Parts: sequence; C-alpha cells; structure tokens
Amino acid sequence: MSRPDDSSVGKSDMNSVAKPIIKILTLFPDMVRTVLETSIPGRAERQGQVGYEVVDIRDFAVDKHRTVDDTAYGGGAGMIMMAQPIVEAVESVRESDDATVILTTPQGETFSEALTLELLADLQDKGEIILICGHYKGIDERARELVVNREVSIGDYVLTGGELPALVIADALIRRIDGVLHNQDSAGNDSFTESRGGGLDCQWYTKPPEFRGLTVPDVLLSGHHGNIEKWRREQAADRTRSRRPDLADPDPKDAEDR
Ligand code: 6GU
Repeated sequence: MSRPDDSSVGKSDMNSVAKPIIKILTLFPDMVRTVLETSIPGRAERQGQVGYEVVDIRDFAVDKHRTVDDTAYGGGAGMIMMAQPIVEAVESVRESDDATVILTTPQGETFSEALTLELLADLQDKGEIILICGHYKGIDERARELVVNREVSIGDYVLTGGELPALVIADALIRRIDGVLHNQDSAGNDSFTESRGGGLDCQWYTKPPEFRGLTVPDVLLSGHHGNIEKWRREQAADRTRSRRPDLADPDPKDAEDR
C-alpha cells in the first residue's frame, strides 16, 4: 500500500488538489489492505485518484505483549479496546485536528447513500477521512470523547469487528470519487443514486439472446433507444414499488421529469 505522496497531483487537472487519503485504523491490517488492493478500490489507488493508509492499532501498544484491550471496569463479559493505542494511532495519522474521525459501531447512525455523499464531500474538502475499526465489546468511552466525531453502523445486525463496515464505507466513497468509475463500470445510474430518483435499478441482460429457453425482452434487441430507455425506467419504477415501497416515488410525474 503506498503512503500518501504528491506523485499524481496536477497530472491531469491543474486545479486538482492533493488526492484524498482514506485512513483505516485496525487490528487486522492485512485483511483491510487485501480488500483495498482489489477491484475498483485497487485500480483507483493505482491511478492516483485516492490513497490509503492502513494503520495497525497494535503498533501503538506500549507493553511487550502489545496489549490493546482489557477487561471492563465494573465487571462484565467481553474485552474493551484501550483508549491510549486508539488515541495515539489517530494522532499519528491525522493531518489536521478537524479531520473527520469515524468509529464503526452498531450503535452509530445507519450508513446510506446520503451519508456516502456527505462523507465524500468531507473527504474532498479536508483531504482525509479516518475510520477506526471497533472490536471486542467496544472501545473505552474516553477514546470516543477525545478523537471520534462520528459513529457509523452499516445495519441492524452485529458483526465480529469493524473491518467489514469500514471497508463498506470506504468502497462506497471510492466509487463516487470523480474519474474512478469508467463508462464500462456504469457510473451514474446505480440503484439509490440521484439519476434513479433514489430508487432501484432495472434488470439487465447480456449475450446470448436465449439461455435455457429464457429469452431477452424484444425491446432490448430492437435498437430503438427511446423505447429501451422508457422500458428501463418503467421496470426500475416497478421494481422499486414492489421491492422497496419505502423508496418509491409517490408521484410518477417526478420520475417522468427526470
Ligand atoms: Cl459498524 N460494527 C459491528 N461490529 N457490527 C456492525 C456494524 C458495525 N454495523 C452493523 N453491524
């Protein structure tokens, strides 16, 4: 994983600022690095559109056993992540005191398209975003008080650790950075995006035209782009209404206007 550098600055755009850096603090750096090197996040880094800094929280432990957790004061099952390694890890990576520092925790606000765009603006504005992967039963409340300014959950279920949630958040951000998605990645019309009116995407087909007796809808083979667009809009609206009525447009006219 490359360290932040200026090698890509100004390469294609005189007005571009330094590339944004996503910093992930974790007890499992290999797991996090592997994911960030793969697929679109990996390509984005190689193209210089984003940088990653993966920090092993254990490197900030101060005893010879590299201890980062301990039992809870007052008793109770489960280990608590100590404040000191977390706070010092954050202080070692953040460029600015007002950097956004996110703790992944089931008790945080639920991640969404809206929160993706908010954090993306923040990442571009400040040039960095810091994600702390929570673990065990939780982290010492004083670490939260001292360095955390947002807490995010990815849904109402409990995971072993914050690595997968942090990677979910990072992936959602990376694919929204300008220039990261190519046309072949179908940027811009994914489910939940503005162009879909916050609704779901339509169904898609590729070759061959018939598979195990199932055919591709005629309209898609017609070459009539107006009809194809209309069909896709209708299918997307039907899907949204039947699968996710909570996302559906109350007024079909809004969908037409788009
Ligand atoms: Cl952010 N952390 C953990 N441990 N579990 C979760 C989560 C986060 N979001 C949903 N489940």
